[in-house]
Amino acid sequence: KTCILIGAPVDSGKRRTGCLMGPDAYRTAGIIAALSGLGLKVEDMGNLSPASFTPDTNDGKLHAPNETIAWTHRLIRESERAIGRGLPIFMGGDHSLSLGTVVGVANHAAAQGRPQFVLWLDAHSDFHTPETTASGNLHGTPLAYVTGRSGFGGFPRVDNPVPEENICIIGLRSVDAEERAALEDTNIGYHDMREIDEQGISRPLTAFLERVEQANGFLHVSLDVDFLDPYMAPGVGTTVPGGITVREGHLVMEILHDYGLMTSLDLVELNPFLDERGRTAQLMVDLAASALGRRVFDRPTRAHM
Ligand code: DIR
Ligand code: MN
Ligand code: MN
Ligand code: MN
Repeated sequence: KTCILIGAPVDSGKRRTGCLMGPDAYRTAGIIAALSGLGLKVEDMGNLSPASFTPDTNDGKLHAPNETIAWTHRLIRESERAIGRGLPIFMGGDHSLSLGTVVGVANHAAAQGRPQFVLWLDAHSDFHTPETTASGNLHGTPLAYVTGRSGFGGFPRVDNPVPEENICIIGLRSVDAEERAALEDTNIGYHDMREIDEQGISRPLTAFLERVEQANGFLHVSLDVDFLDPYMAPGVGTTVPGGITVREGHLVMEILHDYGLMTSLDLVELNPFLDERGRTAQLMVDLAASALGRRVFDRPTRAHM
């Protein structure tokens, strides 16, 4: 299968800028060589731009809704296309890009008569709607959007909402009061850091992957940099201490590869402006390589950066 790299320099989903540099940081960190070194075909589609939009004013509660809506239109189209030809890897860009990527792949799954599943690897649940968000930052809303919650007036219609029970969130340690109340009312599976500390990360993951396999589902994986502990992954605007270790992160990816079910991947929230000498970009590239078959004992030796 061909890996289709799609640069999505979305930077409108929150106020702190810098995620627009993400796609080029992944290229600089060697994502193409890492994946082709695994024997995979790799196509780099370059960087996308949003559909045209009316410049945002700063008067509303929401930050940059027009720009994010324009990106959503573009990304729905591009992900519908790409998933028909290979395994799209969306190089973000902030997490608002998933409003588009998930809806696009879910449309494709529906057209094939197969269910869409989503694995959300994040410190946050991203289950706000434009009505409940306290920050006004749309990167906190993609899971609410793709499950078809109301409150997204002006956004593209979600034709094939992802069923709540097909979603699994792992890594939670920062959930706002309103999204928590909403989340607890759903059938979304969510696993916080305490559960991972006590039970290990493989348990909720394999239970979920077994369900994807039984259902012959498509599996979209959305990897937010802040899933990882900031000690090893400082290049993100919303660090939360007490996160996933390097090995836990790789284990998730290695298990994903063992099951062979992943059909699309987002790499989101990398902010190279906040990174230390590219180490977060490098770690994200290494995690992507693990998800696509690099084994724990054949990680490359690297000269000191
Ligand atoms: C916060 C941050 N819950 C918000 N969300 C982030 O703005 O709604 N998600 N960083 O990954
Ligand atoms: Mn997120
Ligand atoms: Mn997050
Ligand atoms: Mn099985």
